[in-house]
Amino acid sequence: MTRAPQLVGILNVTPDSFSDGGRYAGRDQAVAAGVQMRAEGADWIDVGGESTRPGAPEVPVGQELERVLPVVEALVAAGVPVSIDTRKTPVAKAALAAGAEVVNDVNGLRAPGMVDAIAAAGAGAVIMHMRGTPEDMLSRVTYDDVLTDVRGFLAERLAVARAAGIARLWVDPGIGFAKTADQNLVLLRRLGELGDLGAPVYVGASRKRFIGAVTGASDPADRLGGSIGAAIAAAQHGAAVLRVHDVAATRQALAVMIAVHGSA
Ligand code: HH2
Repeated sequence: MTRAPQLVGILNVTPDSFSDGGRYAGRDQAVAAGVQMRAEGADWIDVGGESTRPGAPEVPVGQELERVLPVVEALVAAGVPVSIDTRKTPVAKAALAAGAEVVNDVNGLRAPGMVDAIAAAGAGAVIMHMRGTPEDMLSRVTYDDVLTDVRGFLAERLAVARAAGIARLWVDPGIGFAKTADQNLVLLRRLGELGDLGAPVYVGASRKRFIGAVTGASDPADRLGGSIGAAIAAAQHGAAVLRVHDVAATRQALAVMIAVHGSA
């Protein structure tokens, strides 16, 4: 029996994110987009102030804070559950103090002080697998076995987070982060093998490059159909949470998938 995954709506307050970069010129537009995704069925809104697309440069802490904090504060005030997408401890701390409930860290909680900051706030965390940094990760795609490598990393980081006392944890194979298109497909196909880590699996495949490689859709904005396909595949392989740009369409596709699975 397949369960409907929870949905996280992507809200990038950046000029350069690969799909929605530059879309929200001001705080009010970003907040309205978050409220809209929540109304469409998102369980959380994931607010990010630094693009992590391949080749993206690091953003200074002050600038990332200026981008995300007003949006986090306004969404929290509007009653919207928020996660903060950051690999920087000061940004995580400030967002948690402003009411964010979860830290979504593409760097697997490896920054100094990150694990303790999340534990002290009583917050949850998403642990994602990545190699290197967004700037150099495309050159770090040689694995003995990609699933085994990713699972080993997640197990190690999960143990550290649990030992520090973080109670709510998710693991994420990091689709597109130091992976080739084929490796992303392998990770989705073998997602079920992450189940024995004992933490729910979180997947971010929405509009990513491998969908372009499979379908020929070179513009991320043209990858809705492929993103829905990836969401359904991930759900059928046990994903508990999906991070998506297109909340309403994904919700609709999942409802049909669940209706079919439940009607046998
Ligand atoms: N992907 C992106 C960013 N954050 N977090 C998790 N847990 N999993 C992911 O797969 C993931 C993530 C990259 O996508 P996006 O935020 O849409 O673009 P950009 O990094 O260019 O801002």
